[in-house]
Amino acid sequence: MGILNSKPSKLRHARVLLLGLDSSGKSTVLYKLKHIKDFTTFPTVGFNVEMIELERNVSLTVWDVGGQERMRRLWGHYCENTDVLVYVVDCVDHQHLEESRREFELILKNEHIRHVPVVLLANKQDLPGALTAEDITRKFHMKKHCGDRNWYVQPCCATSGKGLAQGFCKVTEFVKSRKSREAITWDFFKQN
Ligand code: G3D
Ligand code: MG
Repeated sequence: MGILNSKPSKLRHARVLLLGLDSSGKSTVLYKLKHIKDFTTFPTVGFNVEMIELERNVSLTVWDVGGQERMRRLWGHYCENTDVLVYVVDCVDHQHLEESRREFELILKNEHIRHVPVVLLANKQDLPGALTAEDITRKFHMKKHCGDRNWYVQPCCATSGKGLAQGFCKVTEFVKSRKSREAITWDFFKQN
């Protein structure tokens, strides 16, 4: 029989900022991830925050900040110490798509999240007329605006939960690579 001598790997904590226009599905995403079954979402006044652990040793504190116009002016205040930005898009709300794209571009310019990885959730894929993840990638100019960071676009349906596991797997993957890079840099400074 072999002997396994593995050190318990370090717990990584990460702060995830969940943004998007109001009604895009942010709170539904959050409660679905938390496996809270009987939830009814109300327009989020202020923010909701939940701790979730989808993978052993990686715990995510997810901040779901209200997306109404007056709340969007405050998004910038939640950016500090963010490890991953998750941006939710309502793929059937064609009327507000341009507004969503504008807000997305604006938040990407925030100095605290300049190189922070982005996962874009192309939500409401269950509804007829939903734009695909490819359409959203193109319309949000992901290659141009996120060329300097890790990014990923995940189609999903927050009400059924379809696609959320994959989207948040990507979040954890980005967290791990970011945290290992930080650890290497930290070790380098300690040694020099
Ligand atoms: P927000 O937190 O971004 O403001 P919510 O958005 O999570 O409150 O969701 C707004 C509405 O969209 C809710 O419906 C919610 O059930 C619905 N919704 C969220 N995700 C999906 C999805 O993937 N598919 C469909 N069909 N609906 C979704 P109500 O009716 O409660 O306003
Ligand atoms: Mg909400």
